[in-house]
Amino acid sequence: MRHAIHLIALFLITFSTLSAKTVTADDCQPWVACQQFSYVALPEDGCTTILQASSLADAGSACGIVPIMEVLNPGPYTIGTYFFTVRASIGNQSADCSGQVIVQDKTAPEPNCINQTLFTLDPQTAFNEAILAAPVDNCDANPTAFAFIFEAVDYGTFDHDWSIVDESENYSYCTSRTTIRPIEEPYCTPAANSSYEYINQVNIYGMDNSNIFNPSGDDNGYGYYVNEQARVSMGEHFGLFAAAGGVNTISLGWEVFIDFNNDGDFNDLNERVYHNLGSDPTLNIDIFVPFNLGYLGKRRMRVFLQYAGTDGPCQAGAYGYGEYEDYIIDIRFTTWNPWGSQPGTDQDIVDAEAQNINTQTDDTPLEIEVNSTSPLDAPTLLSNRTIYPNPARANTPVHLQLGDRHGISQLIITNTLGQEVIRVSVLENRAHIIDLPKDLPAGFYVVNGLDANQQSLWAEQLVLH
Ligand SMILES: [Ca+2]
Ligand SMILES: [Ca+2]
Ligand SMILES: [Ca+2]
Ligand SMILES: [Ca+2]
Repeated sequence: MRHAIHLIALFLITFSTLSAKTVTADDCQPWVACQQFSYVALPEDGCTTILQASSLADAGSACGIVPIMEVLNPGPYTIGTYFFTVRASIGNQSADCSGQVIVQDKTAPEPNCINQTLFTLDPQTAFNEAILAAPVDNCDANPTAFAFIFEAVDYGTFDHDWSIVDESENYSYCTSRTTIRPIEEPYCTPAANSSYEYINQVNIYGMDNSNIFNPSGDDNGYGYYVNEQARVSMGEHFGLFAAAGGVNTISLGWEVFIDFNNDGDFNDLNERVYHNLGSDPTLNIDIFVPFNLGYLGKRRMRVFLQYAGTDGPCQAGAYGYGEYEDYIIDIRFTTWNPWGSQPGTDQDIVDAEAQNINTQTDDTPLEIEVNSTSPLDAPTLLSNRTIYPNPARANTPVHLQLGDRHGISQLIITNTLGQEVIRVSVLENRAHIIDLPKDLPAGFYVVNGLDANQQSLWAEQLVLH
């Protein structure tokens, strides 16, 4: 019995030894299968790669042991197509396979757009300088950069959208903001710190859809948007909306200035058109443009958001935090019309006729009379002048009756866009007949009397239907 136990024990030992031998690496034949074509992307920070077997082939063995895989010709490789061989090994048993690998650059360039301010007397030159972006790519030493949206070249702040592409046609995009300012700027250059609050958006609602919608974001204290222009009407209101960005909504002051008299400052009568210190992160107001012929033309407007103050157009106050933005409003003659709708459209005429307004429809020449006994100052002339008939029919001669020139040397008629449609000289104190262009569309026009220096002495609206 004891002997039998010894035999069993010996058998078990022998069996276990034999069993261990059947699963040694040397007895387990691996297999390996290469992918016919493989794609490998270069790293983002380099232009060469070492081929990794795990991405090129699969391998295994019948006995379950995972083979060790290696690429016999691992590189380094750059962009291109290569043959490779993968070897799978278990102990001294091995198997090989081969395939093709295509190494690709899949990394787009880093755009590296530039935000800058240039001071120059030549906006065109400044623009050419401003387009310099310095993209960096993992492979392409000189990736191609081009702006695919160009804006008008002028003084102001312009965003340029850029597309940058490397040799493998990987694209990236960015926006550079360039402010081009003249060397000699007539207005004080304000200073403010936009770290905590800034003007994030300004909308100005001009006439004839000449609106400004400017999501300016953080301009580092001063946004120079004099290239953004809206036409507004003398003697009327226009809408202004602005919104703050940043973290502070505790104490916010808003101010708006317009240099109505165009003398390079915002300090004259009525030139601070709005101010309020509160906590409202938005501004939504109507601004009145006084009826003053001296205000006609393009005028600088400055919007100012300040922390805990309303300290004027040039320098943020005690705390120095906030942002300024400058715009242009182009002040035109009033577009007031008797029907209360927006001017200048055919629909206005249709509406007027639908309301059975008593408009003259015969071909009687239009007469504009200036009272020869009135003083020469413009307001009096405006109040005494009569235009008849008005509205008048288009394609009829216009008679301008001037009993006295009152210093007027030219008459011009402009459309609501301010575009001149006709100009005549006034040389004598007699009736002047103007043949309006035959194709002059129905709508609203302004008759304007100019003196020898092209200053407006009076103006009146003319309606053609
Ligand atoms: Ca690349
Ligand atoms: Ca801004
Ligand atoms: Ca002024
Ligand atoms: Ca002044």
